Amino acid sequence: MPGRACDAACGYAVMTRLTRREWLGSCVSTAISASAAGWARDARGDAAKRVLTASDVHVSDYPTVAAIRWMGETIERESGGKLAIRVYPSGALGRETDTIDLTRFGALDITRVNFAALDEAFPATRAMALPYVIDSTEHLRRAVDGTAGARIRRSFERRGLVGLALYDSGARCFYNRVRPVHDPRELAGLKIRVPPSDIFVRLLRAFGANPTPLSYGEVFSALQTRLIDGAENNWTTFYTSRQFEVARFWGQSRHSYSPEALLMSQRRFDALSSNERQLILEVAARSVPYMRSLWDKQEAESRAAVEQAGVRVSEVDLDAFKRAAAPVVEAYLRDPELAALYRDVRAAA
Ligand code: GTR
Repeated sequence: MPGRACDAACGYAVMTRLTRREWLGSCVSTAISASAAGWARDARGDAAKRVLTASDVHVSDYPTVAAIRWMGETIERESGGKLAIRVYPSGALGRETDTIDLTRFGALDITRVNFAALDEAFPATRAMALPYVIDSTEHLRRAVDGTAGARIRRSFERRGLVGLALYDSGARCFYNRVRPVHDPRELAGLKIRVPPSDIFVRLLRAFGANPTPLSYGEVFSALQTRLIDGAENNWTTFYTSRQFEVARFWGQSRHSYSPEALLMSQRRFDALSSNERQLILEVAARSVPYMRSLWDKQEAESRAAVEQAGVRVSEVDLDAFKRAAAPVVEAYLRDPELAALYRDVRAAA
């Protein structure tokens, strides 16, 4: 996938020259004008067409972005051209944490983010992001398709969001530029980037590493400039972000399968007709198997490409990782509501 580094970075390159407040302000106005343009067309009469605006931090052909694009095309066809989606990839509309707020307040119609960016505001998501709660992609899919997935999706409604779909994100593993890692003790002292999530911060502390929360778009240059020694993510992200060019050691820790959420603004959803709402929900459900087929292919291709590029992949002592992570899980499970949901997720193992 040539040219991806630039694609991935361009939404954030601007940020180095702007303060965070200026950056967020510009995202808000881009999102609002993108959304407003779509909705304004509706007022013109016969040629009415609503174009919903969607955001994703990944590059244009990443499986999540491709799934949203597929949804947009399907919705446009099945609504007779009245409703469509325009997706802005590569973080052009902002960081995940920012787009969640923009969507809640109705400045953005749809955002696709990882559970790791949701776990503070939506604690039910923790049940699928906690370390070692999920054993495999098959397990994740069963949990997402079952009662636990349905309950987590409903929990988004409490704070202004509609959970349209939950997508795969593969196994997150550690990688770094310093040394091979087989055991959590080998992470000790390394500065490891984590997403903005307490779960991940606590987990890295439990492993003796120095967790460094950064937004996704900042990771590649932080690795390059040695601000961090490593990070953790799935094969597809490791490859498409080109982080593998800098971090040459990958350890198969599989510590989290924290899934992806496709979320719509409740306000914007409520402003649609009931037929349109129904269509969006149905097509979102149909986008899940579509995304999964793209995911399986892309994950395998990404791993092969990374290995071919010479990244050293090592198996790890999984029991040692699970033992070191256990106190973090126990601390979260003191919350009885979360513990019940966690048991539901484990029952799908
Ligand atoms: C990826 C996920 C992104 C983003 C990223 C991160 O796996 O698909 O949405 O959350 O991880 O670590 O920031």
